[in-house]
Amino acid sequence: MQSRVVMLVDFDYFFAQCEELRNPTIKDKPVVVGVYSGRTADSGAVSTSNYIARKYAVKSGMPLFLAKRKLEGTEAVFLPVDHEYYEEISDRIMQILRGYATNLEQVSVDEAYLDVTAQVQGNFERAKDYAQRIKTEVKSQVGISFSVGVGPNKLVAKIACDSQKPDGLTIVKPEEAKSFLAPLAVDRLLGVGKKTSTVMESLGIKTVADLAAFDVQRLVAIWGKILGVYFHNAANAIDNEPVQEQGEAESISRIGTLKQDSRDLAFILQKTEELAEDVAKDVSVRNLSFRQVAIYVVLTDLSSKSRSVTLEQPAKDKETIDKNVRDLFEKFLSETPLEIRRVGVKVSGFSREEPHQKQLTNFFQTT
Ligand code: DCP
Ligand code: CA
Ligand code: CA
Repeated sequence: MQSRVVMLVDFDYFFAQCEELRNPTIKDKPVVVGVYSGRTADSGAVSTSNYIARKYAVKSGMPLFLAKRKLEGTEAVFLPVDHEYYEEISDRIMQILRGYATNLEQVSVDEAYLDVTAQVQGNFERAKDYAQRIKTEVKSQVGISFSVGVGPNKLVAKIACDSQKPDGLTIVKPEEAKSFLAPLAVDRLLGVGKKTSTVMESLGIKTVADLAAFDVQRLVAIWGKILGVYFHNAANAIDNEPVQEQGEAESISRIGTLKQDSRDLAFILQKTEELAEDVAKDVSVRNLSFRQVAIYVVLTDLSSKSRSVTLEQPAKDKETIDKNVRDLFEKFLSETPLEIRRVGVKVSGFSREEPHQKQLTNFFQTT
C-alpha cells in the first residue's frame, strides 16, 4: 500500500516574528512578546521571543522581570501580545497552505497538518521540493518563515518538525520512521506527560525504542486498551489518524486593517469584499452553507463592536455576504461618529454538519 505523505507546518517564533514583520527595525535585537498582567510595570509572563533573545536563555512562560534581567545591557525590545494581528497573519498563511493540500487540519494559531499524498504522488523526494516551494511561497507572500516536518503520518511529521528549527525542513521516509523515533525520550510522544513518563521509567522505559519493545499486553494492563495500544503503536511509528478539517461547526472569519482610518462606506466595503472573498472560498472548499453573516469593527478609540444578521435561508455565495455586510455597515455607521480602523467579516450557523469523528489526539493538548 502506498504511504501517506503528511506535513506538519509550525511557524517560527511566531508572535515575535509577526512583530518583526510589522517593524523590521527590531529584527537584529532581542524581541520578547509578553502578556502584561498590569499589576506592576514588569509583572506578567513571556509568550515567546525571537531566537536572539533565546540565546540569553529567555523562554516562553518565564516571568517578564526575569527575562528583563537576562537581557540587561542589550537593546532588547519588549512588546505586549496582539492576538488579533497574529490571527490575521495566521489566517493568511493557512489560506495559502490550504491550496497546497487535499486536507488541512489547523491545530493552533501557528500549526497545521497537511495531507499532500496526492500532490506528490506518495513520493518523499518530491515532497521535499514541494515543501520547499510552499516555504518560498509563504515567505514571499506573507513574509513569515516556518519549519516543516514530513512523514508517513501526523505523529512522525510533528516530531520531524520539532527536530530542526527555525526554518527547518525535515523529511522522514516511512522506512526510516521507526529508527528516527527510537533514540528519543518517551515524553516526546504526544500524550506522554510527566506522570506517564515517570511510571514508564519505573518499568525501565526511557526511550521510544524501550517502549516499542515493551509487551503491549502489559501496557494495556496499566493504561487501559485505548492508551496502551496508542503508546505501543506510537512507539512503532504507527499512527492512522487522518488529517481532517476541524472546528468547522463554529464559524469562518477574516479580519483586516484599513489602509487608513475611515468612515467612507465605499472605502470600507473595498476591504470587506476582499475579506468576503477569502471567507467564501473557505466556505466553498469545506462545502458548507451559512445562516448568519456578521461584521466586526475596531474603532479609532480601539473599542470593538460586532453586528450580525440571520438569513431567511442558508446561503453559500460571496454576493450574499457582500450584500449583508453592506447593510450592516450602513446601519453601523449611522450609529457611531467614530472612524473605523479594522474590519472583519464572519459567517456562521452552518447547516450541513459532518459527523465529527473524535480523534485520540484531541484528548491531548497541543501548542
Ligand atoms: N505561546 C504562548 N505561551 C507559551 C507558549 C507559546 O503564548 N507558553 C504562544 C507564542 C508563540 C505561539 O504560541 O509564538 C506558538 O508557540 P510555539 O510553541 O510554536 O513557539 P514559537 O512559535 O514561539 O517558537 P518556535 O520557533 O519554537 O516554534
Ligand atoms: Ca512555532
Ligand atoms: Ca507551535
